[in-house]
Parts: sequence; structure tokens; C-alpha cells
Amino acid sequence: MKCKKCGGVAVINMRHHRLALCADHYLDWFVTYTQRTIEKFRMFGSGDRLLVAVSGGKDSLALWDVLLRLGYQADGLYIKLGIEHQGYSDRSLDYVQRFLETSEAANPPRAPRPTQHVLHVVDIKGTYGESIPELARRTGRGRGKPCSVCGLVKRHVMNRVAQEGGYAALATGHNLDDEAAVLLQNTLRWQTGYLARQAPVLEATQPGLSRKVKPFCRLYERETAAYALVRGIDYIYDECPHASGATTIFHKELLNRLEGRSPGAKHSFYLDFLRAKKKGQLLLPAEEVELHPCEKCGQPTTAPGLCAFCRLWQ
Ligand code: Q46
Ligand code: ZN
Ligand code: ZN
Repeated sequence: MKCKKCGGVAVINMRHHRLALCADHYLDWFVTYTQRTIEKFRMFGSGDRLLVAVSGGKDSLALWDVLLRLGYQADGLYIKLGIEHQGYSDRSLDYVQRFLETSEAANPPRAPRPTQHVLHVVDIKGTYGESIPELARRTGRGRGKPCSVCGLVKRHVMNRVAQEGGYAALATGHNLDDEAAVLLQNTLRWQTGYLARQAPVLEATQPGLSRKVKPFCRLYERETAAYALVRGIDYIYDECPHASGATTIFHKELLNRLEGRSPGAKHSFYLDFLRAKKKGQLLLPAEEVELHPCEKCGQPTTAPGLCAFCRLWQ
């Protein structure tokens, strides 16, 4: 297959865009497409300081790389969960640190960058006294799976670091496959509250809440993987050992079968949903939850007194 731009050997064929590209043109296309997504959903502007949540996986490292290439002031945040199975946490942090060491040289920005980027590392055990698996065991939450505790802790820490650092937005590497799988999950169960909230930008509706953005929400997982590969970004291939068997993986498989039959299915499933929502064609409930600051940490919460995060550590 040939590159549509230069006739060279194509490294990827994106059937839904009817576009095959060579390595150089693909890297260019990917960066430009991300910038267009940032503008389309008014995620942030050129002067904004961003915090990128990095896990050591392909999506988050590719996102950090692209934001730096676009000239954004983007710092990283790695949360060390303390997952010891096959050294998962240590190994994933190694990948992030290696990326940081090489990224200055590898990222001559398209636009001049004001200052150098930094990596914040929050070690959960070092900071709060217990790793995620230990915390899940002690609190008995999640029946052997630490994911619910993990999600709660990650959300709290990301919000805290974004607030303390005065970042304009917290960017995560969620891609189109992630978003489509969540949409399918929420639709199958008609979770109208979640559907109302699912968006590429979550506004900071309360003082103490950070704005959250997903610049890769229009990019397929195979496209972010191809970007990382062509760009030579070394990332951890293994998923977190607790991710296996998750319902999301099953829904992703279903969507992949659909996509195989009808290229572009995931893209239209997710983007047509956003479009219909924007036009007011979906009557979803407006959020009416009342939040107040947690007595201990000050983060907004619906719970009386302490927030769910602070209650975990009591
Ligand atoms: S990191 Fe944490 Fe995930 Fe691992 S323990 Fe579960 S939630 S699977 S994104
Ligand atoms: Zn080309
Ligand atoms: Zn709290």
C-alpha cells in the first residue's frame, strides 16, 4: 500500500478516513489531528499549563509526546500504585522516567516552549502509608480486585496535584476505543447519569475540581499504538494485572467485531453520540448533585463530612 501524500510505503491504512500514510506523514497527521481535536472541543489554549496523567503505557506517553511536540507546557504525573505482580509498578515507572530522559532531545517543539517539563511522582504507599492492593485488602472493597479503590485514589490524587500545581487542565490518554467501550457499557445499562457526563471535556464545575480533557478521544487505539511504535516510544506492553477479565475488555472485543464488519463503526458510534448530545437531541438528566468541601482534604464531595478518599484512610 502507498502513502496518499508521497507515494512512499504506507505504514498504516485508516479505512474510516480512507487514508494510508508513510511513517513521516503519519507522525505529522497524528499530531495535527490531535491539535484539531483540542480545538474542536475547546480543551485548552497555547498558554495553558497542562498536567498529563502518565502510566507508562502507549496512550499516555504518546499523549505527553504529542503535547510537547505541539509546544504545550505539559508536565507529567505518575501515580505509583504499588502493584508488585511481576514488578508492574516499578517497571511502568521506569518507562516513564526513560521517556522523560529522552523526550527533550526527541521533542524539538513545533512552537517554542516556555519552560522545561517535569514529572511529578506520587508514591501512594510512601505518601499515605499503604499501597493500593494493601488498602483494598484492609478495607475489603472490591472482592479481591483493587480497581474500585484504585480508581477512587487516582481521581483524588490527580485532582490534588492539578489543583496544587495550578494546572489549567488534567489530560488523560483515553482513546476512541476506551470511550466507545464506556459508551456501550453505559448504553446497555441505560446509565443516563453517566451518559450525561461522558464527554471529551469535563468542566471544573466546582471550586477545587480540575478540568479534565481527553485529546485522543477521536483516535483509535491502533492509531495511538502505531504512533508510539513509529515514533520509537518505549512503553510497557503489559496491562495492569488486575485489568484482565474486565467488562471493558469484553465490550472492546464486541466493538472490534463490529468495526471489522463496518469500518468506522466505533468512530461514528462515539462521535454521533457527542453530536446528538450537543444538539440537544438526547434528553439526559442535568446533574443536580450538591457538592461541599471535604472536612479533611477540602476536595468537593457529595458525602457528608469526609470524602470517600479520606474515609479510606481512617
Ligand atoms: S491500574 Fe488500578 Fe486499573 Fe490496575 S488496579 Fe484496576 S484500576 S486495572 S486502569
Ligand atoms: Zn508519505
Ligand atoms: Zn477528603
